Amino acid sequence: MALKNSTSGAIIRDYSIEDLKDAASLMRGYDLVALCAAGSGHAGGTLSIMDITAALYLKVADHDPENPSWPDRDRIIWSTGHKAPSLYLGLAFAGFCPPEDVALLRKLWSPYQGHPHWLKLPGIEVSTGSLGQGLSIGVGIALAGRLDGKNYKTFCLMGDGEQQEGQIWEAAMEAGHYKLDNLIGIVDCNRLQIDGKVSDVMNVDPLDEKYRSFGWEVLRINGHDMTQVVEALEKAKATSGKPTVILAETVKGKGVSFMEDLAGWHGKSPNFEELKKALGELGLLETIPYQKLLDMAKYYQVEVDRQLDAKMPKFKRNYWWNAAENMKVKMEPTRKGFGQSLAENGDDERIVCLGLDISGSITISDFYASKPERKRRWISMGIAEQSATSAAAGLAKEGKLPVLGTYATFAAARNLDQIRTSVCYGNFNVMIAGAHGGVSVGPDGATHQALEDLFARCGLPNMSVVVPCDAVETRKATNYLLLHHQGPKYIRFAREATPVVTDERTPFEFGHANVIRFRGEKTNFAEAFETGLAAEYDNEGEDLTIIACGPMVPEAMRAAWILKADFGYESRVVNLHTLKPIDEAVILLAAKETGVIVTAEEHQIGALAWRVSSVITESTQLYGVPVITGAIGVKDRFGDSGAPWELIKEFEVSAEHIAKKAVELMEVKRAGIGEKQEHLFAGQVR
Ligand SMILES: Cc1ncc(C[n+]2csc(CCOP(=O)(O)OP(=O)(O)O)c2C)c(N)n1
Repeated sequence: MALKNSTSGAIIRDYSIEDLKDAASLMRGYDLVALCAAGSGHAGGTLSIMDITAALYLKVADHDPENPSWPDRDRIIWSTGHKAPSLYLGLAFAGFCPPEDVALLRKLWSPYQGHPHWLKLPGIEVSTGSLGQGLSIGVGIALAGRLDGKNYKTFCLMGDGEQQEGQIWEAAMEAGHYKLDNLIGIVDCNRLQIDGKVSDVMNVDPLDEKYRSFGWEVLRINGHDMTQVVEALEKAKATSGKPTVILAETVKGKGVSFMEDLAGWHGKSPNFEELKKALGELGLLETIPYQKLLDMAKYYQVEVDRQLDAKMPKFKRNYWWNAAENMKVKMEPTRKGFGQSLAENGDDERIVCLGLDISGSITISDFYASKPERKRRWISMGIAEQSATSAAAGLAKEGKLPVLGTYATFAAARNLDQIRTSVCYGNFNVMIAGAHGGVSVGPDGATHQALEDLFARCGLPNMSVVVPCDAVETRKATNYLLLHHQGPKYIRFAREATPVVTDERTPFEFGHANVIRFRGEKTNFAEAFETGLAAEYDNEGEDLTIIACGPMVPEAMRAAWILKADFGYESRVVNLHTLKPIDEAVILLAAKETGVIVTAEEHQIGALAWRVSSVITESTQLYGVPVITGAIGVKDRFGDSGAPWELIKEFEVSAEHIAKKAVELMEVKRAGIGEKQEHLFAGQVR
């Protein structure tokens, strides 16, 4: 069994236990270099799983780097997708790609995405990143192997926190039921997850008994003892009549003293000093050309920057955020406002917050951070979005005000049917936070970039949807939704720091949009604009309207500045923070009064654009009125790893793209249709 030539059957290299230990150590070093070069990623789990990775890729699995899709190869599924760098290094050391290239981890257009994408790198078996799905894919692959009369084995790598996902147990049941002895699960039992100890967040033990009761053979080993690892893997391959799970006891951060057994190193990468210290501890300072690799990553980045810049629409000046001497803006993550509101309002005894193992990052833990007495109303649910959603419905049924949140994609898609049936159909007062929405979540890549969540949210009867534009508006929106709004509600915000463009005086009324007008350049960006409720706004005869929501509102404002400064166009910017119920009046007036509407959303085009279009097409008030429309948003593609602001450029959701589209539409308006419009609009008043 091993790395072999698929044509001749010859073993490419027969690794001894000592060789494997050396390889695992080197892989740890390359892993840390890649994480340092990326500036983000998961040190703890990639280190805990590295010995298993080396044993699997270099010794136990039958595969051939020269023939990655060899039909008889063993399949390896990396269900624990955030540990992608260890997978990449397993492939690299097996010869599928150069180990040096892994230093391009998490960079734009790189095959080494934040989470594995099988269409980007030969050798990756399936794309993962949403936890808990790999074992089910493994069941499918194992069943296919059986149907095809193949002898290959399917390995599935999982985390112990990941065991909290209910889907794992559906797959475990299926594998037991079908006695899939060609399926082998491996659990990296490092006892930690993001929010702390697995036993505290949501105990999964006794895993041995659980798997055994589902009809599995269970092997428990020390996941850092190479002999035990290899023996267990070989034994699992030879087991017949039932699937095998290997429960590998490991240490998170293994090999680096200051990372070992610390939850804080889950989603963290070493800085340069930490990297050198870690490589020193691993005895690799002289072995790994870390400076050369970091430089290589830097050069790659320079080229990315150059190509991105070449693609950006150009104007007379550089209008990018804080690039000029004036128009300075403060940046703050929108998610901060969510935590601030929970901290402020949390004394209300009805409020119950549900943790989904990403609590600090999305700020939901601010609910109890400085008020330990609220901890009794903090319910950790583990990584179990579906059950938590239905549990929230149960809490709401009994008069509580439940709040839950995680990455928007897991808070909106993973649990869609639970939201639909348990929450919306019952019209329960459940607040769901879709955090880290849009491409701007950055280097985690496509699996973590919710670009479709608002479609489903807006399509659900009874659901209200708010997408606030900055941290201040997020706080106000949360205040309202939490305590004053009855029924299911979804609030979506971003992870990256984005411009703060509102203040305490800026109105926020649920369901009622604001109009924002550029009044001339100022020292501070926000002061260059005047904002008021759309219902109180008097037509100023602007040339066009830009309707935006979320962090695209500041981009729309910047576009208004570009359009005025470079083209003399006056723009009516509409902050449509409430997507549902939609403020129809503001859209109809914009259509009638300006005749040109550009929508801007950090989402697949349509959550905002098609809702605005449907208001326009359904209104009898606009019969015969020509309206020129354009839409800015993601164009029917999945996301990518990259820095947040790079992705704003790559996915064409910047002010520059809005302004370019607006100019294009204005040319249409001015080319004649516009004159007719002006005639038509002349007789219409508010
Ligand atoms: C469905 C889903 N929910 C949430 C996340 C965010 N997330 C990434 S890693 C992680 C913790 C995983 O814990 P564990 O499986 O124990 O991995 P380890 O601690 O070994 O890194 C979470 C919650 C995700 N990727 N997928």
